[in-house]
Amino acid sequence: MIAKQRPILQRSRLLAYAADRSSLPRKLTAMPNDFSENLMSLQSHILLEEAKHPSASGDFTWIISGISLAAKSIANHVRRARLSGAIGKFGETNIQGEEQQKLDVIANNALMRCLGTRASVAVLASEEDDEPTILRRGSEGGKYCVLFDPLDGSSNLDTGVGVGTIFSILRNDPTIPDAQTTVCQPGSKQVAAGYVLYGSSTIFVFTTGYGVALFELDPYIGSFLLVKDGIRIPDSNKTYSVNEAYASSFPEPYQKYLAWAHNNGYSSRYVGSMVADIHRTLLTGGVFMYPPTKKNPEGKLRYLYEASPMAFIMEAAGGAAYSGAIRTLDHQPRLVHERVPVLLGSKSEVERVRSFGG
Ligand code: AHM
Ligand code: MG
Repeated sequence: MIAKQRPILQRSRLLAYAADRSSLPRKLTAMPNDFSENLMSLQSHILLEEAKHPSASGDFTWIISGISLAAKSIANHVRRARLSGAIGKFGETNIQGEEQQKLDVIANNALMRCLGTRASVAVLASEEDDEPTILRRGSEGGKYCVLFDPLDGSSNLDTGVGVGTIFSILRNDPTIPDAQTTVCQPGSKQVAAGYVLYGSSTIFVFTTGYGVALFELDPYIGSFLLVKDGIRIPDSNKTYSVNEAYASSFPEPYQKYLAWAHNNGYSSRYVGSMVADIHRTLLTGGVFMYPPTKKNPEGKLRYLYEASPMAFIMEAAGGAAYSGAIRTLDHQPRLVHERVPVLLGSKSEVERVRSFGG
């Protein structure tokens, strides 16, 4: 017996659905994830942004698509890490004396392979490589430098904790001959920055300095879909995120802030994976800190591919970011793998920490 078919919707009715959500059947309007708002891919979002700048050439879109392709590949490796035997140490240390995990190397290769072929990339600099790699000179079309930490927090992988990729995009100055000087730019000169969180879902957060957008990977269609644009960090929240075990070696102002917070009803949240800690701080407010310690007198986090892009995102979301006495984005780095102290998050909470002299 042939089942009775539903009538095909008329085009005019479909258009009405798109224009006016109130005309959607009740069942659909009740859906928590309204598809009429969500179906914007990362690619379309960047193309739309680019269309606002008539002189844009499309080069930038190609770079973001390279990063998003690498992120999908890394997400897949992270998800299957135990099954494919990718958990554990690679057996070598990087330039910073840190033991590389197998997945650090896999993630680094994914980004190198996805970005290396993009015609406008001049220089790639990675936490895992000693020196930045010059791919093509300015005269060969190299317009941008891409800096990244391929898999931040990778020492947490064995325990299934969220890890992430952090990236920063700078303009290439063709008059500077060496790659190190080219990438050593203050964070305020970033063209774009973002991170990917490989957690309970894969999240892509991105800004060009004007508004922060959040995408989530739909693994069934293989696309990052826009979940929220114009993210603003809450102006305050009684939560701090810091490795408090090192508190006795923090500079005094941080110790005073923590003592004050203990007496004022604060909560502590610390994963020990920067992308996860900062993502939570961005969405719920509060402050994230990695101050100087006895072991790391300059702080632990690297300026160019950790502190600087995260500060760019925080400021674009209405937050604040400091490295010592100065705004993180005003710091002038001298070395590719330079470390700085990090204090960032909700504006009023960052100011509170600073009011103790930090
Ligand atoms: P990594 O780039 O080698 O993974 O190190 C950076 C990580 C950050 O994700 C995190 O904020 C920090 O190190 C945690 O350090 P600690 O264990 O000292 O608290
Ligand atoms: Mg890192």
